[in-house]
Amino acid sequence: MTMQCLSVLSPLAPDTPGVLGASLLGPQPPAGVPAWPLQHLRAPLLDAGAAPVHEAWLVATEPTAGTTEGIRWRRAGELLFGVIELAETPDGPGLRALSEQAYGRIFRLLDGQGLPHLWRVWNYMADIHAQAHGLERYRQFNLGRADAFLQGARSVVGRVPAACALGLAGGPLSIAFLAGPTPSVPIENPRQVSAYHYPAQYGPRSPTFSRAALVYPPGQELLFISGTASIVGHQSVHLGDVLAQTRESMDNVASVLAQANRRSRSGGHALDGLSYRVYIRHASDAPRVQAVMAERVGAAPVVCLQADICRAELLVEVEAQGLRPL
Ligand code: 3EB
Repeated sequence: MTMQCLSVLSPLAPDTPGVLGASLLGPQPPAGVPAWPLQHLRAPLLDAGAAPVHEAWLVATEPTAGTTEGIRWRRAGELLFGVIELAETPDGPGLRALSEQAYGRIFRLLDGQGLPHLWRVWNYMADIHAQAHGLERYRQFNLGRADAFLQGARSVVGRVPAACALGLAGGPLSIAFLAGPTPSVPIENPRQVSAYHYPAQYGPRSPTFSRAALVYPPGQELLFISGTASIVGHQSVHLGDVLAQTRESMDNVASVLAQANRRSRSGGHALDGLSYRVYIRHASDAPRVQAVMAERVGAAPVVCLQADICRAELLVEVEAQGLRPL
């Protein structure tokens, strides 16, 4: 079973074979309901003239599919991709409880499938900075996520998945994930305090993610670099300066990449061999961010989206992934 990530402009034909799951970036409605789990980020695309971007995980054999506790998932061999979207309603549970429920369902699914290891998680929510019960909603999310990890008998430090968590203008709590049969190799960044050890000033429960993860689909090495921002130690730096924040974020990406390459079994990943998703708080900053990205990653694919990074002072966040044969 080989697996490759293919980034293509849509339309991704609805009868494309071997799609494990996909994400659709861009504000337009998807053309019909796809047969595979799809995470649709209804966020403005900031690349000049950009058409909606479909990023599909393709596998060599046709996957099996299911819907379990509201999670749409597909499985091929021992790889599983799923999407859960939970709407928030006025009299429903708050974001903390909803996040705990979502992750609780994911862990039950993975345990039931015998694929307990969460490799990469993509988290999106509305109004990430709004206050709820005296606590910022991102911090509510962190409470619910960490509680679910503990409930699901998962560690909240050390071997935790690579992830991102962004705010969008609206929509449900949306969580996509890739899971497999083997533990990931978590990678931390010596320039940054591990997020799971952030001090309490950033919220009552630290975020549950690793700075990067190496994971091993059969015959391949997949590197996921988590959402990476202008944070040194545990502090946000270069307040109000989007150019400097982008450079610092890329210094962090380069640093975590170097750490990952120390553990790599594929000969190592290059900065210009990864594909990037960049979240930009203010659409008008896109040209400046794109200029820094071009300087740092050359012709590597970069998709820029408008989104809210989880600390109000952060203007940009970069994530990346790369796949190499073993
Ligand atoms: C940071 O370094 C920036 O809560 O899952 C990046 C990646 C961030 C993942 C998460 C948050 C998350 O703290 C924010």
